[in-house]
Amino acid sequence: MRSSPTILHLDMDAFFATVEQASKPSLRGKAVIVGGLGPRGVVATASYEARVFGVHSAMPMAQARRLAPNAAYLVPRFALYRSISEQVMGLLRDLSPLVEPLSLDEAFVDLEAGGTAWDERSARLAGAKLRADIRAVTGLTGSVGLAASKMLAKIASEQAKPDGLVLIEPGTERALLGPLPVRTLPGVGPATGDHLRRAGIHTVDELAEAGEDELVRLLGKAHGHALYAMALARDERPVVAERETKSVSVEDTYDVDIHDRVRVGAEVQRLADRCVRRLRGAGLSGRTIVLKVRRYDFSTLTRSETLRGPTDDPAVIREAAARLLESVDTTGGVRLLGVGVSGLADYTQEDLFAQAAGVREDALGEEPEAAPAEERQTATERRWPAGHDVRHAAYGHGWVQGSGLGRVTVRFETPGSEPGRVRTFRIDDPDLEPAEPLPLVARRPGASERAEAGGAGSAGP
Ligand code: TTP
Ligand code: MG
Ligand code: MG
Repeated sequence: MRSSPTILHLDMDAFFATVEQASKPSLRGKAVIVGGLGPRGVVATASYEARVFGVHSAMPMAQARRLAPNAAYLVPRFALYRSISEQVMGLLRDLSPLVEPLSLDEAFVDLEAGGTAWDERSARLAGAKLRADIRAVTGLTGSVGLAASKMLAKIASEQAKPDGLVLIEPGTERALLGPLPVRTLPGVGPATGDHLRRAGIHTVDELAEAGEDELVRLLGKAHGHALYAMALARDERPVVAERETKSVSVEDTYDVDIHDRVRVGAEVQRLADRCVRRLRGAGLSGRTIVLKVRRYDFSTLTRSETLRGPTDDPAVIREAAARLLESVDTTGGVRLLGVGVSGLADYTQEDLFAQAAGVREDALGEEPEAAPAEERQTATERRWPAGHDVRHAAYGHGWVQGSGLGRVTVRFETPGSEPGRVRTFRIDDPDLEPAEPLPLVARRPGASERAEAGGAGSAGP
């Protein structure tokens, strides 16, 4: 392990919710909940003001409404979040060529490789400057962790939240890790966490005390060995800009074509388990599950499904593979089967979207059209999803605060304005039309024309 805390981990604070607050002045300092608003909807994230009421990611929206009835409830705007993510990643790439994004709002940066920092002092300065730059460019706050390894940098940024910076001094790692729950360590997802708990292992200290042999016995060779090293704060994983491993997959060719549908299903389950073992062995998890089928006539097809977050849970991967198999015609016989996982990450996020079988992107309701019929909305009403931007011929730019009963309520404000006023219109008012999001931070004079024209898609660095 390196001797200086020059690995940086950045994670944006309540990312989707903070973007919405930056874009809507009246919501700053308020409880904001972003997610699917339909009956099966789930919370994507909650602002820190809303977390006080116990609302958190992956909670059913109905429960959130009970806990925080007065919060603002908004539908996610992925294109906007993606464009802001690109701005943030651009700032990270100014620090080093070695930037490893983990999700839209999160990345590792090797500051030493970029010549940006070489000791504690320079690392702390780089981290503080990054936070200031992110605020200046995007108007948002992000938390920074600095340490001598990826594992500890990520733990540090978690401790820094919200809107902070924590640096873990080399030499203090083990004392800091010891009392933390095992789930803190990378590669310990819900399944592994349960398994360890049943063996009486709750904290990192208890993991270290259990010893390597016991962990190998409990979790298998690769996983047990890797986890023991992590428990001793030994983490040599480098920050990698481009992941060399793009996917992990296993496949089998059969001497005799398989005709029996039940047998095909059983083979797919077996391959899914084998794929998970390989995934865990490499300390990885992934978001996209791929099924490959070669039929008797050598026609080969692949089917894939992308989950909300990375997983290494055998039950989740088995279920996804089984679902994919349902859409494949295997009459005539199967010559080869394969199961793979791509979209890899180092960490298993406890992502309940991924855990809950069948509840995928659609639960977030990105497309208002996806709203189930039970909502009893007319086609016209669905043009006004809560939180989306609109423009009125007379009143200018605003956002939809709510709609129903043939009316839509709009708050007229922009990222740079004072909190604005609310007006109500008929949903078919010809003066009202959907609009692109405005940039969150006003551009410097001279760039203003671009800023005026710039929507989510064109908001460049
Ligand atoms: P996170 O970084 O996990 O959470 P966060 O940024 O909202 O809050 P924190 O300050 O604790 O980092 O996730 C980033 C975004 O990803 C989040 O704003 C919304 C989305 N997301 C989901 O859609 N579903 C989930 O289950 C999680 C965890 C996140
Ligand atoms: Mg975050
Ligand atoms: Mg994150």
